[in-house]
Amino acid sequence: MEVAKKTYQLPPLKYGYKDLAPFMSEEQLTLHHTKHHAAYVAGANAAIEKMEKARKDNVDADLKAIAKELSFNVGGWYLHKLFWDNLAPAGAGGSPGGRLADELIKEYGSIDRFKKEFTQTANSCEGSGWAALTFCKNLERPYVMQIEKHNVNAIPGFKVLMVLDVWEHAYYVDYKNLRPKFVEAFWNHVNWEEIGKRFDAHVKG
Ligand code: MN3
Repeated sequence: MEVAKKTYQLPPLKYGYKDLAPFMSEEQLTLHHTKHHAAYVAGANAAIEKMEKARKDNVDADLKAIAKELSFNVGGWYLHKLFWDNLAPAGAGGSPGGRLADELIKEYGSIDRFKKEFTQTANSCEGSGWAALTFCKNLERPYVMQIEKHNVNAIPGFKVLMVLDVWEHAYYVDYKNLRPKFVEAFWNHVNWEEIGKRFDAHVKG
């Protein structure tokens, strides 16, 4: 008997579509989650299906193209999942604490300096991409990464703790071309509790 294999699914949000306004309006968040994020879920599953079909038909698949498609779409699925969960309604996400706060202060000198560098990373991302707070276990140091598209310039093995989507589709409904306004408003919606949990699980693991 053939066992059904798992496929990618669109994860539900942990808050309502209206709950991040005015940082993200209901229209903006609904579009982003149900259209854009859903498209990466479909894209990832479609790439896997192409490989499976080629195997079933015993023909060669265009693996170079499929590998690229898979990387882009799985990256999109994963980063959006992290993104929704590292956001919270205004005032609900607490402030950085515990060892994560200690590590940020040790590296950047202050939380404000960290926020400044993360903001600059997000604002300077060319075209479509992400700013990501990551942690390198080898050096035991946090590191802000700029990910192009969903997968380019990402460093394997660095744990992604917090992300900010700066693709135009993330903010254009509410902010038009004013990305820095969107990035500034992000700081009122950071779910530090969730990010702290990701960090603790990573350093203990
Ligand atoms: Mn997006």
